[in-house]
Amino acid sequence: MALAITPLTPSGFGAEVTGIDPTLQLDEETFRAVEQAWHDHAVLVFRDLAMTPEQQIAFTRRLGPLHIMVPLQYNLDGHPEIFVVGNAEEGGKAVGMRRAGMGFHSDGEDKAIPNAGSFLAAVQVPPEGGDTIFADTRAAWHALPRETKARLAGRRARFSRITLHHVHYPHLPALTDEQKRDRPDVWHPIARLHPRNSRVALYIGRWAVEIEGMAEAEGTALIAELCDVAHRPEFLYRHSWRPGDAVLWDNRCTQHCATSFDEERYTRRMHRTTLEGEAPVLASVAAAVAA
Ligand SMILES: O=C(O)CCC(=O)C(=O)O
Ligand SMILES: [Fe+2]
Repeated sequence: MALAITPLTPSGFGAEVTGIDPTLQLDEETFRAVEQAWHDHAVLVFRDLAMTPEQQIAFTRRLGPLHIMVPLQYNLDGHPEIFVVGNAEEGGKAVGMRRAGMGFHSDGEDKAIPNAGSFLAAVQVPPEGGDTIFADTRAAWHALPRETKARLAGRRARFSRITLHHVHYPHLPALTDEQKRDRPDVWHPIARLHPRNSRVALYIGRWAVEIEGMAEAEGTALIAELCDVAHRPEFLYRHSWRPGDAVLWDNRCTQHCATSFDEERYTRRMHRTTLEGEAPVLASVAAAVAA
């Protein structure tokens, strides 16, 4: 079967990859074609994979250096490169992080060096619920009125885990003083330039609390407005998982959001490998307004 890349939305945001080795041990030419498709479509869906953890790690590592999630609490035993998400338990103990990512965000947006990409593989999924929604933040930036682009160009937003941890993770223990020291607030450009293709994306998310140079209330209102634009239906792809699916996304130009499922009845277990990133680059005012 030949490799094929089929767009998942009319705009070309998201694409499905077919005709590929289900263990993702790809020859160089096929790998390069997949990598290019990832840069073009920002989200790539693979179905019917049969990867071992080692194969998932090896494939992701070809895209760039891997990021190990800390603390190591939810990383797979023997494979710290794999972060486990979901409500699966082993011997009465949670193996994954429950209710991770419910609320639109990009991975690592609350860190000085956010993650470039993430590759999430479905091991066990509920028969209903537990979809993941992806948002196209290049299209969102493009859709902003020119005056809004001009108002935001050159500015940064403050992302704060300290302010919002208890809001997004009410079921988890509060941050300790040490964790707060480890995760200080960070400022990132709102018009973010992609290092690979110089395209501009709206960089905002659920940890954003303030916009540089704006009064608090004005900033939070604008953040909410920007999020509304990013989450317009025409900018979304919603993925309903089957076991054997995996989705690769680019955190520099997308957001994603986990959705709920009946956690009393069903088990959902996902394995994520995560790419190390770079400090976000601010688009010039001219590039941001023109994008
Ligand atoms: O479980 C999901 O659907 C996504 C969770 C999430 O945000 C992530 O793995 O980065
Ligand atoms: Fe996430």
